[in-house]
Amino acid sequence: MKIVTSGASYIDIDAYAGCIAYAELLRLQGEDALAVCTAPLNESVNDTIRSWDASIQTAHEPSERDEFIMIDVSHPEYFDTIVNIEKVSEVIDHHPGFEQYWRDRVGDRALIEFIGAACTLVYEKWKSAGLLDSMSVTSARLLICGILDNTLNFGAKVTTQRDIEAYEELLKIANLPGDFTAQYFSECQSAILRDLVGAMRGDTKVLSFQSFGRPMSVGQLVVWDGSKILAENQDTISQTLSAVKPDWYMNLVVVGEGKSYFIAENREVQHWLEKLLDVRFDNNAAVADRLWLRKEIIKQDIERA
Ligand SMILES: [Mn+2]
Repeated sequence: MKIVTSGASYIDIDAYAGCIAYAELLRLQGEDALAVCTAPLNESVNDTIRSWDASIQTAHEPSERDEFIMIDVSHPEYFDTIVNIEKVSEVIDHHPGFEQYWRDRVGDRALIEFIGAACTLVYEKWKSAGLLDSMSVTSARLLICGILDNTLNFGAKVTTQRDIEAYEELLKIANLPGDFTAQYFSECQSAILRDLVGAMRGDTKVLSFQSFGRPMSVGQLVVWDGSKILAENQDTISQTLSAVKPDWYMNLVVVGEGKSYFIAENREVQHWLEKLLDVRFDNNAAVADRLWLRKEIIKQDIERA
């Protein structure tokens, strides 16, 4: 059995969709394949997506003949706990760092490229197999959501022309309403707001920037419309992040506006962000003219240091 799976701590829509759609492709090609993820799903797999008839299992009884195919993850420490690393036969991922490691182990069955979404790579597998006409509507929809989420509606700097092409071709299969993108991100935002503290804890990291003297807690939330969260939740954001470290900031990635909103209360942190990202704080909030991802801010810090 080919077990198509992903990471251990949580599964986002790029991993979830990639596993399901790739297992479907393998079955069409006559393989015995199954998508299995035992990790919890995060808010990017919203209730609408969970209601679709996707074929994925949350548990697996190991067998001698199992082979593992990894989607959206290539760092062996992050693999789903069901994975036996000696039996990994294929890796499809868009995170850098383990390209050579996997090339040495599985040769050209390692497809690791730094593009917007792992779902784009899975789409390209379907395309090169010549089987796009046979893709289920559900798989096309799932792959679209993975691409929208991981590229932040194509606003993230990691987005490539290949992600855009995959999205456009999948739209022809998916039969989705015209306002689907807003619907998708708005629904994810509602899930975040239902448990804001839980969502923040799930995506807060303690980072030591070279151009700032002390470690700070950095929150990041991806939403569609930022004004509501800012107006109603500044106290919750402040309390949750300052409980982790006294120096903190929140990056609210507002996909619907193509902008990041930064929230910080400490003047030292505000000055540091103003200098690093060319933004201006007013009332503990600053608006950037673009989307910033945490990893891009880390890169900016290293380049400017
Ligand atoms: Mn991904």
